[in-house]
Amino acid sequence: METPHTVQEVDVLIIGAGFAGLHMLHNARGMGMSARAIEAAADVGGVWYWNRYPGARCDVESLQYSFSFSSALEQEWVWTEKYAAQPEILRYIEHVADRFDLRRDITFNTRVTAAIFDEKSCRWQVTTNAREQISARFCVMATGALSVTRLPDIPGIADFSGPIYHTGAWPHTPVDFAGKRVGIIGTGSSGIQAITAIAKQAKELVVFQRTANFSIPAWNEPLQPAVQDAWKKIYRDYRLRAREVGSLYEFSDKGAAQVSQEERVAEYQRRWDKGGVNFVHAFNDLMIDKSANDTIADFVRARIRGIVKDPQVAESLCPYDHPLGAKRICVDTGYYESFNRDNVTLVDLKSTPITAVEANGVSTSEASFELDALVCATGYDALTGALLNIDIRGVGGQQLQQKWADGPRTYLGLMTAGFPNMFIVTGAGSPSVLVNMVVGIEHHVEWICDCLSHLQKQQLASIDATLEAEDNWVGHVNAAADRTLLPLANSWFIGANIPGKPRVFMPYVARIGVYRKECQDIVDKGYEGFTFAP
Ligand code: FAD
Ligand code: N01
Repeated sequence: METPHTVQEVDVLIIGAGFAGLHMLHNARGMGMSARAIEAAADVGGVWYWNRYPGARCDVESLQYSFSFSSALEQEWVWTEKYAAQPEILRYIEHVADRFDLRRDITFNTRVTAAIFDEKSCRWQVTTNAREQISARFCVMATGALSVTRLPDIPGIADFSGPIYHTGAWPHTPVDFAGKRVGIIGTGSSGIQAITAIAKQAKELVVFQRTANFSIPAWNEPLQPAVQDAWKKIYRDYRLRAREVGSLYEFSDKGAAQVSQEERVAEYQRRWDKGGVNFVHAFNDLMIDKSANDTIADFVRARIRGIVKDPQVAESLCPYDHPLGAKRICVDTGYYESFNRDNVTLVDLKSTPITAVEANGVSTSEASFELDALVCATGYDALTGALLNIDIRGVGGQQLQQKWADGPRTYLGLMTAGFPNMFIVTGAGSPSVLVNMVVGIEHHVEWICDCLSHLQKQQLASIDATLEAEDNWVGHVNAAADRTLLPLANSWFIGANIPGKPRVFMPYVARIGVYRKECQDIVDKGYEGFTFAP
């Protein structure tokens, strides 16, 4: 092994410079600790740096999908759309980096390859692909739940002669689809956004759909200054509420069967007309009772049939294989309408699978499609991928890859036993991807910083989770998922999108407020389930 060029010592080493890494860096500095972040990308932004595909935007309203830690920041930033598009979100994150002067402690274009815990010094020895070594007391993994892209392993794909794009690694120079025949594989949130946008640019768009998905209209629109001003007047109140519920939806206290069929449909229609994820909160049992879920799924299937003119195409677009919301719900701006365009063709891979990718296109069991470019909206090795890409070794040289061979194991999603002083932001075992992620990130960063401050005050060298507490937490997370319909879908929540990945429901199905209280109770009981070294 070559010796590293340089060795630097810091209190806190942060991996990643998306929302999570930037917030952690800002707070660690605020505590007077020396901190540094390492980021594989050339600049800040995380997901919003990488996902430059046409149509990329958030599906939590911009006013809520933003940091709450600085009142000045939230007052000065002006959002232009109800759901901001990627360039605007990236500008916001860049503004955060500038405003708090964060870039000076971030090393870009550099990937962390290994993090080894040295028991003698009680420090993490972190190595990068630039052969730099950093010795850190604390390691914060802000590596992202959706940062490791996955290309489909379709035979022959490497032979395709045109460009192949992944939505999560989109080029920085404009991609011009005008006059081009484009194929797109994948109809998750990314595919649904990209299809809607590319359909308006390309000469032909062929959509290769393996599994139909539920999508709700966003009814995105310019954010009126009056709406924004009113919101900003009572931002604190909204933010406090968001700390309990994640996003400020209209939560119902009624079950779907408690109202008549007419009232139920009227409620679904009212929420459909308002748009967004609020739709899935129409009744309080939609995610726990299959017959309740069937009523909302039927409603959406009826809407699809109403929008899409060709009945056969409409039927192919109707999802039947999973309860609505068991895969992450998609939010769109004219997705189903795209299939009424003459230049868009839907290929249902369930009935006509891809048989080959050749230099000039894609063949299915029924037809051949000549294509100039291929877009893969095929998703991510979610939640665990970025961590397991790093050679992480804890006490006794235990490898994280080994420890998590049958699925991730964490305590509160924040730490994993045997890896002292290593914290994970929005990891498996926390509500993570199931809530407004900026709210989740802020909670984690605050919890970690409170913990660091506790260690400082008590003059403790390290914190670690106990195996017993971790086992109980994993059981608690599994039980929470099993009370819902979520494990019924072959989703990336459960690792189903990666062949060979252990089938374990990874995020913790709980309201952020419930989880927040659980985390706080543990702190109040003297960090129950954690051990400390003096
Ligand atoms: P990321 O933004 O993923 O940042 C992690 C960073 O770590 C990346 O830049 C990566 O390059 C870096 N990194 C990883 N491994 C290494 C390594 N070994 N060495 C160096 N650097 C490394 N969530 C919502 O709540 N609402 C939304 O509307 C929403 N929209 C989304 C839209 C898209 C297209 C996608 C993909 C996700 C969306 N999400 C949304 C989820 C999103 O993941 C979070 O909202 C949030 O941006 C995550 O921030 P993060 O900092 O935790 O991770
Ligand atoms: O990825 P996905 P994504 N052959 O895994 C298909 C967030 N996000 O990037 O379902 C054919 O959901 C796969 O098919 P199937 C959000 O959290 C948010 O779209 O496995 N098809 C599926 O259709 C989201 O959930 C926004 O049968 C193949 C698709 O590819 C998460 O990121 C926008 C295939 C992958 O869907 C991930 O979304 C974008 C193959 N070999 C992303 N392999 C917002 O709007 C895969 N597929 C906020």
